Amino acid sequence: MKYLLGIFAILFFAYTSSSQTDIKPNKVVPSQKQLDYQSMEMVGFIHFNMNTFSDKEWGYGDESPALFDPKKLDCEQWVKAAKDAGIKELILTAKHHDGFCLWPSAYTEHSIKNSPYKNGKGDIVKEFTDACAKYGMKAGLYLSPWDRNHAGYGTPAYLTYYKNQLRELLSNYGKISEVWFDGANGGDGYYGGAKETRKIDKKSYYPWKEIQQIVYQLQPGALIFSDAGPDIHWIGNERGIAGKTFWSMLDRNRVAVGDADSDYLNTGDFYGSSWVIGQCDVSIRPGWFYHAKEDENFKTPSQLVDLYYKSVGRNAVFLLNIPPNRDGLFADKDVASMKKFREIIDKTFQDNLVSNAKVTATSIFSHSAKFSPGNITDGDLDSYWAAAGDERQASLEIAIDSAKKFDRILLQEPVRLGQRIASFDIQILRPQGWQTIASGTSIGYKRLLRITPISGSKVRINIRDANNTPALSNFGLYKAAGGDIVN
Ligand code: FUL
Repeated sequence: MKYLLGIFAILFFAYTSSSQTDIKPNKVVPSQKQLDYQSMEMVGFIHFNMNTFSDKEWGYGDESPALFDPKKLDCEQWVKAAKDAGIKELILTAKHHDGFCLWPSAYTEHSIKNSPYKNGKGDIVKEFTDACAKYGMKAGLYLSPWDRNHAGYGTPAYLTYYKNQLRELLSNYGKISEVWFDGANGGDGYYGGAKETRKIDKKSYYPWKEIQQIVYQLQPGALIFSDAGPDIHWIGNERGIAGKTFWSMLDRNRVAVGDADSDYLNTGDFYGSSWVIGQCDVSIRPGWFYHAKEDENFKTPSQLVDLYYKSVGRNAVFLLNIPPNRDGLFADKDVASMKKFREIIDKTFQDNLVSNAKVTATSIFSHSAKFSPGNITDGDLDSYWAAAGDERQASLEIAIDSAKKFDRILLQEPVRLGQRIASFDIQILRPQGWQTIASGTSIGYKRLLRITPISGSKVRINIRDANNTPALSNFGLYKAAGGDIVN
C-alpha cells in the first residue's frame, strides 16, 4: 500500500510540474505603472520659463518678473504638435533653477503674478494641464530643487518652501503623471540679494524620502524621475542615448540625486535589485530653452529617427524637449521636423514582413499552446513564447519571403516577468548557409537593430544566454522608410 501511495505521489508531482501555468517571473519586475509608462515610448519636455525671455540656460535668480510676457501663448498648440509626433506625456518646467514660478504660488513673489502676462492674473501651469486634459495628453511637472532666487536656499527654511510648492502643484492641477527632479544643485546665485555661492551636501540636504511620499500621497498614479529613480532614472547623458546594453534594473544604493555614476546609469545593472526605467532626455535644439540664434539649428527628422533607435530601440524611453519661443509657441520648423519624424517611424514599422508567420522553436514551455512560438509574430505584446522551464538557451526559426529585403529588426520581451534574455544572435539562411546578421545582449521592452538591407529564405533567433526561462513576445522584420537612413 505504502509503495502504491509513493508511486501516486511521484505521478502527481510529475503531472503538476509539467502543467505549470506560467513561467517563473524574475525577482525584479516592473510595477503596473512602470509597464504603462514604458509603453508610451515617447514623452516630451517643455522648457519654457524666465530663461526664454532672459536668453539664458541657467538664470541667476535676479531676473525681473517684468521680463516675462508671452504674447501669444497657446498650450494647445504645444499639445497638438506633440500628439502628432507620437508624444504621450508632456513635462513642463513649472520652476527652473532661477526660481521663477509659472503659477501664482502663495509662497513667493517671484512668479507670474508679478509679471505683465495677463496683468498678473495668468497661471500657465493651469493652462498647460487644461490643454493636456483636453487632448488626452498626460501632464508632468518639473520643479527644480535648486533655487537661485530663494533667500533661504541651503537652509531648512528653503526645504519647507520647496515642499509647500510641491504640494501646491500636486493639489491644484488635476492628475499629474510624472514629477521630474533635476540633479543640478548648488552654486552661485542671487539668493534674495546675498549674491553668493552656496553649496549643499547632495546626499543629505534634500529629504528625498519625504518628498517622494508627498508625491505618492497626493498623486498615487504619478511616477518619479531623478538620477536615482525610484520609478524612472536619467540615462547618464543629455544626448538622448542609452547604452547598447541596457538593463531596466538598478541597485538604488549605488545612485543618488545629483550624484550618480553616469556610466552606470547608461547601462543599468544586470544584477540590480530594483526595476527603474531609463529615460533619454535630449533637446530638439542645442539649448533646453528657446534662443533665437538657434532657430536654424534644430534636429532633422532623420536625426530624431536615429535617436528613437538609440533610446526606445534600446529599451529606454525617449524624452524630447521642444522649447516654446517668446510668443509662447513652438517654432514652425521644430513642429515640422517632429511631425516628419513620426511619419518616418510609422512608415518603417507599418509592415512586419513576418506578421503571422509560422515559427518553430527548439522547446516550448510545458508543451502548451499558450506559449506557442507563433505568439512572437501575432503583434500582441501580451502573448509570448517561452522555452522549456530549465532551458537558458533556445532557437526559433521563421520562414521568410526571399523576394523581400529588410534592414530593421524588432524584438520584445514580456517584461512584466522581468528582463531575462542576456545574449542573442539573429541569423539568416542564404544559399551559402546560415549567416549572422546582428547580435545583442539586452532586449527588454523593445530592442531595435539596424542592418544593411538583406534577404534570405529563413531567419533564426539564437538565444544564447538568459537569467531565467527565455521568453519573447514580439519579433519583426521591416524595411526602413525614406529618411530612416542610418545603419
Ligand atoms: C539639467 C538642467 O540643469 C538643465 O537646465 C535642464 O533642465 C536639463 C533637462 O536638466 O540638469
